[in-house]
Amino acid sequence: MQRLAFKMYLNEGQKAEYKKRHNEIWPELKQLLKDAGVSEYSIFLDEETNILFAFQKVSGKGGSQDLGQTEIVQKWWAFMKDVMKTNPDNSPVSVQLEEVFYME
Ligand code: RM4
Repeated sequence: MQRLAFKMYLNEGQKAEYKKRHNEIWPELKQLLKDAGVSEYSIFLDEETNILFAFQKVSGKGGSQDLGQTEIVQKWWAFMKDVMKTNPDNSPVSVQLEEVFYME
């Protein structure tokens, strides 16, 4: 099991909408993530910078951001693009972070 972390960028003033949409995450997306080996997936917001900090454990080859070839993730990213910074393909701009400390 590998630990992954990355940051994404929320658009100004979109915290409530972002939380609402994630509270109502599509069951099929949730199942896809689980089937892909993603677990303990949490996203935190730094309200000072609007940076979203995502953490997840992965048992497979990649994490949530490597599922862009699936139709469900493509639909989700298109759904979310109005509230966050995205690439031309609608994927959220994501920057992998280096783990600098871990305690069991
Ligand atoms: C995030 C972003 C990620 C996705 C999660 C569920 O806003 O779209 O790529 O894995 O939602």
